[in-house]
Amino acid sequence: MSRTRVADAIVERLRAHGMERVFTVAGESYLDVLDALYVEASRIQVVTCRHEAAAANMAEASAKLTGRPGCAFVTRGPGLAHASIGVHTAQQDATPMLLFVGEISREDRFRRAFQEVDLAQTFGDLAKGVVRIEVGERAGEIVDRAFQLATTGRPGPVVIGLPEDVLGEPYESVSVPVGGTPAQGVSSEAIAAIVTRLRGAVRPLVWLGGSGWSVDDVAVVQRFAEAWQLPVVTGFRRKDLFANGHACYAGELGFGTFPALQQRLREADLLLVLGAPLGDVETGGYQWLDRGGTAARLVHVHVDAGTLSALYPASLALVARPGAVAAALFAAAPSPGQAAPWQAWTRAARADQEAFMQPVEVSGAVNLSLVFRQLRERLGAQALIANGAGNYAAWLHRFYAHDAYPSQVAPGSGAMGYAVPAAIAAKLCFPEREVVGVAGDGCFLMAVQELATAAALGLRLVYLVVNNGSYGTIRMHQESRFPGRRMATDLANPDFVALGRAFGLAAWRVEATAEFVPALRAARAHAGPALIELVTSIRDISPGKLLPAQ
Ligand SMILES: Cc1ncc(C[n+]2csc(CCOP(=O)(O)OP(=O)(O)O)c2C)c(N)n1
Ligand SMILES: [Mg+2]
Repeated sequence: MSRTRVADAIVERLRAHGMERVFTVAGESYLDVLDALYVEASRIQVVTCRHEAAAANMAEASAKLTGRPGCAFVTRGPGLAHASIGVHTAQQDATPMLLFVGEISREDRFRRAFQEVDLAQTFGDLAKGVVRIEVGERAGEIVDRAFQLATTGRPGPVVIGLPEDVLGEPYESVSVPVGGTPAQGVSSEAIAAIVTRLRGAVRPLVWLGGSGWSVDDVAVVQRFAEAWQLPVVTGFRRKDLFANGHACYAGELGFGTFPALQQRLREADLLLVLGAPLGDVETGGYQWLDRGGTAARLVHVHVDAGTLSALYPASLALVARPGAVAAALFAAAPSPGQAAPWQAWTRAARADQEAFMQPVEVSGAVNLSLVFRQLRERLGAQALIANGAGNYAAWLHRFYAHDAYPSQVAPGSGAMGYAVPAAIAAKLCFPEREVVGVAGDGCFLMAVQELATAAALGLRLVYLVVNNGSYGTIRMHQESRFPGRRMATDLANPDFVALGRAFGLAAWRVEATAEFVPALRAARAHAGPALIELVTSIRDISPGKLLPAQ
């Protein structure tokens, strides 16, 4: 037993839970924690961010990529308000995350003290849980509880309030082990029931999604699909859960899902859903599946009982890790060489997906379908690609093939401003991998200040900024609902190349498709962060769709 501060106990628990890095914007409300981090600086990296939204997004992106919780520290009032977007994304995407918030002193509560915010009320809906260290001697227990809450069931963000006055209090530290991951068995009866359903199917479809996948899980799912020759689709922004170049891969469910795949979803007589929550975006706003007609053909596997049958009743629902189920189904696979009865169905699904990935014609000088295909060819499968929200992402997701896990980090929440911080987090988590952050002109400027963070850390990564001079997504919706009446979507942009250079990045502008590969070559060769602006035409609003000339 040794005497330390509450702040030291918090940092000690971070280490005990294997945290190697925290993302921060400093605040006077948690000076003791900063000092405790100073003591542990050789073991926990403290990333100094320029905006709390970015700190929270980096923590969320880290967790998404590694499967381990991401941690951010911010101050009360303004700091937590900024950070809330990362909490929202973690909640939407079921990402385990801890947001530590330095708070006002306990004695000043309910006085409308400077920057006072009630965390429980504010994050009541945004976060999975809110806890507070009210009693100094329980600090270790509370941090452990926050980790447990963030990582179990449906994972999510937990906010931990740190009253300023508690952090410097003495703390009797005792050595407490971290609890093991709860074991989840898969019963042989449950597997037998799924096998029976598979054997009886004519048009089966495997649907992968959600969080909590490991590299091994993804590998075993591929072996399972191969052995059974099943067509596989992935959920919104989870394209890297299955090798996109594989003969079983049939496409992504989300915005821009091609009509043939929507139809396939309706026609499938067995939907084997592994980890996907069957949410709004990946069901076409709950339109592609109807509640009544889906149950009989739905087999749903998810780690969280509360997710199963929540939106779509399933005739067979199983609380289990999808990877464990896939492993058991692989073991029960038909003998090799035996053609599956649904072989033609699988081939047709694959052919549709291959056709969908073919480049399209555009009206402008930069063709994003070719750019993203060339990007993939040059980078290879191991690169990590980050993006935020905007129509540029529709081009990226359609024409960039993910063939390794993890290789994608994106917000299912559709939050703009994600790509710049997420790319930084990706590079910190996987320093040996190449990282590319892709953003629209709108999305990019919502987090541009983090170029300073990338430059300060000397990170070797490349940003692609798709400049169409518009909040293009919204413009597209405007043109379809109120043709010719555009409002609040034209953007007056800075010179992105000059902007990048001002932050210390190497930067290039690409105004024709042929200029992209040379610019990419130069950017990848640069020994620090680099930026490529892609000047596109707003008329090429989405793949295969042209806005009228005005
Ligand atoms: C934080 C946030 N604010 C607003 C929106 C609404 N929104 C969705 S896409 C979009 C425009 C994105 O613009 P840009 O990054 O330039 O991409 P583009 O659609 O032009 O390719 C907006 C404003 C959002 N999703 N997130
Ligand atoms: Mg734009």
